[in-house]
Amino acid sequence: MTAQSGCVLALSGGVGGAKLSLGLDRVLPPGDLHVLANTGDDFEHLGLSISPDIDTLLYTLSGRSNQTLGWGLEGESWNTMEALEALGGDTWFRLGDRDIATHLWRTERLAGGADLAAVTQELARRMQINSHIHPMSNQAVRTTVHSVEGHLPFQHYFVRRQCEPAVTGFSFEGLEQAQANAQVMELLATNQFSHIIVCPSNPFVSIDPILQVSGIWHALRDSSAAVTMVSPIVAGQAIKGPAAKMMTELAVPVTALGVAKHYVDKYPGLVDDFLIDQSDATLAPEISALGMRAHIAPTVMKTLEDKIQLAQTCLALETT
Ligand code: FO1
Repeated sequence: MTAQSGCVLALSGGVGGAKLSLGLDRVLPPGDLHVLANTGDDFEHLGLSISPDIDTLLYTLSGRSNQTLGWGLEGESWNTMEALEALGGDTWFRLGDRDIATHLWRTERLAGGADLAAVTQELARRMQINSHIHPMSNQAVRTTVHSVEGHLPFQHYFVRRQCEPAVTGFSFEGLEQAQANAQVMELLATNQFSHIIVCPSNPFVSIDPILQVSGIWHALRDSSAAVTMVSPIVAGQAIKGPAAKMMTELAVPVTALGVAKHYVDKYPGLVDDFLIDQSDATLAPEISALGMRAHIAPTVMKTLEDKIQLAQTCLALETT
């Protein structure tokens, strides 16, 4: 079967995924990009419904992300956190004054009965984003990090403990009740995507939660579009975040090959094309031997031009 349209689906976690999504957003015709976002990092905090990866996508695609922090809004102020601290409140998870407006808005709309997909769509529209951002599920799926210190809710591990405890595994609470995003499943079932791109996001806590939602990875595998994955590990290091530290602790080789093996073992037949950085070129034969096409290109995204270039590389792959 051939795809009927030129729509593109990207799977994304936080910063790395948002960077490639921005490149795709800028090169594709308006409205052709659909991003399926991880919501395993979501949590309820200070009475607010927080969706960090969705918000990183919203702020990045609307050109307002905080480049220094890597999360939140640019030009942010912190008066609320300072006032909360003075009251002795919980400030380990820092919410900027303007960022709080997003959480207030989301929390109120969810409390009023709207689902997360609709709320996210409205937020994107109000932020003048042409691309479509979809939560992986409307139901709560919460990543739990298994560590040498016991089980930790994701943000407690990531922010409160600064990824310090060595990890032993992960679980995703709520998967049994979670239904895959209906709009993306419908687009997949009707072969509306010409390309499916797994962004260079953390395999364990950004992409696995998405692929574990019932039906998603089989629908991706069975779609007519090739699935291209961009390695989040370059020259033995994660560009950002704890992926490399996690791999070491899980005794997985910290290489693009280690990432490729993770996906082949867990999701056989899912990945058609695996894109590695030019600095990892020597790994290409072993990656090909796993049954995927290995491609070599510059994958480190520092500037907008890098993001656009990587987007173009991904989009060109399946036609070559
Ligand atoms: N990351 C931090 O390291 N410290 C924070 O205080 C923090 C606050 C925060 C608030 C809103 C938001 O959307 C994201 C926030 N993040 C913070 C980032 C977030 O914890 C992670 O980037 C993602 O969950 C991982 O993708």
